[in-house]
Amino acid sequence: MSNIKLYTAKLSPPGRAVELTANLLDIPLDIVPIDLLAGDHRKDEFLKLNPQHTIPVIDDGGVIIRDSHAIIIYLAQKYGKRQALYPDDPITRAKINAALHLDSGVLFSRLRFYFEPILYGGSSEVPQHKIEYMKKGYELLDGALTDDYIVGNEMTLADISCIATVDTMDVFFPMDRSKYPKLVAWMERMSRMPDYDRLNREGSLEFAEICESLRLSNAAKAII
Ligand SMILES: N[C@@H](CCC(=O)N[C@@H](CS)C(=O)NCC(=O)O)C(=O)O
Repeated sequence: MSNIKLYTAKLSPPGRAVELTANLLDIPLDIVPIDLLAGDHRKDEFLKLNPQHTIPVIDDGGVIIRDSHAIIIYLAQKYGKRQALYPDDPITRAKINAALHLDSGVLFSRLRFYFEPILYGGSSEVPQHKIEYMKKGYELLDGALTDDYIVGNEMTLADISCIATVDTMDVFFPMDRSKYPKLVAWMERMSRMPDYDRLNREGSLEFAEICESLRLSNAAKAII
């Protein structure tokens, strides 16, 4: 059987959540790099896989799944050797699903509202209200952390999804460490995952660097 193909970019937080999950579950992936800045995601070939033109997307022997949250649930349910990542119990699952929606609908959305105009719209603005709105995400997650992990004392898909976004946000706009001790301790715990730097941190750093250099070059173009 051939490996699952993952269409992704190292820069993409949702893409990194999929890579972290597959790594934990020992699922080999064939990475198909998608260069967002070159517009690979708007080409016909990719649009056939995902008309919403977002990465990540997987192709598992012809089964196409898009959206990182759907993908990591699929991987855990279909191939999960580690039951604890998405336990088969409706209450725990509901709590994990709630955190996946928090990531998708709040944390990552607020991050993308900041970077998309820079990446795709030629903007050089650093709108303070968007930054404040994004930082409010730290508060929301910190408030939800009552145990070692987002849902109880074992790592679940909720943690993997949120850490890919929160680590990126923290590189873009570092959080006030004294304000969010629970969040800082959770990030430290998550950073002990196998291959964390390679699969998550490096992408966060690279993304922030590229975004800032594009912002500056957009600003220079605006002056000319
Ligand atoms: N909810 C989606 C969000 C995916 C997403 O927005 N990915 C970004 C890259 S980080 C993307 O592909 N953007 C290109 C576009 O929206 O055209 C997921 O979790 O997979």
